[in-house]
Amino acid sequence: MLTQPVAIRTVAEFAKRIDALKYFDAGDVQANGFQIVEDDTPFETITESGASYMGFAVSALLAGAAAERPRYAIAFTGDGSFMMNPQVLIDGVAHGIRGMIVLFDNRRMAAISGLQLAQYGIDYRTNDEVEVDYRQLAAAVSGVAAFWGGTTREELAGVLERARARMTG
Ligand SMILES: Cc1ncc(C[n+]2csc(CCOP(=O)(O)OP(=O)(O)O)c2C)c(N)n1
Ligand SMILES: [Mg+2]
Repeated sequence: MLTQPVAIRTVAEFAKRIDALKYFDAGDVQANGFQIVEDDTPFETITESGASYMGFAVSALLAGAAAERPRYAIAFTGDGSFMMNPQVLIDGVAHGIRGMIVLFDNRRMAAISGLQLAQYGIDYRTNDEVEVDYRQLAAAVSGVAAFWGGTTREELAGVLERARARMTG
């Protein structure tokens, strides 16, 4: 199993290598991202600056439709945040967006689990046991290529390459 920080690190390294813009969604995904990402220049990573707008990252991909010179972008999102704006899969295809959504599925809203554990010593209803196949969900939208990220750093890195190649090939 991959921990979220390791998975985020792997994707951030990939983004740097292919010179992709990074969008971060709310939650632990962003909190971890703040500590992991090492950019060399400004404006390589965009967040909703603490507004906690779940679904921001995937929605932000649509900015590529309005940009004069769109840049390949990767949206880092959690399972909770993604489900706030899954319609972006349809809008993204409709607007011809070229980019990537990486969904970090921990079957919980971990940011809230963390707050509850810190304040009350116990987490309450921030997770569930309902399995969701997000790959299959995304694959249901024609024009979206969907991949399972795997369980190791190496596997994830390989999948990212394949996903990117699908876009440029
Ligand atoms: C509309 C709305 N409801 C609740 C919150 C509080 N909130 C902030 S992050 C978060 C959970 C994010 O879950 P997920 O995207 O799965 O990321 P994780 O923390 O698990 O990495 C919640 C519920 C919010 N920001 N906005
Ligand atoms: Mg989550």
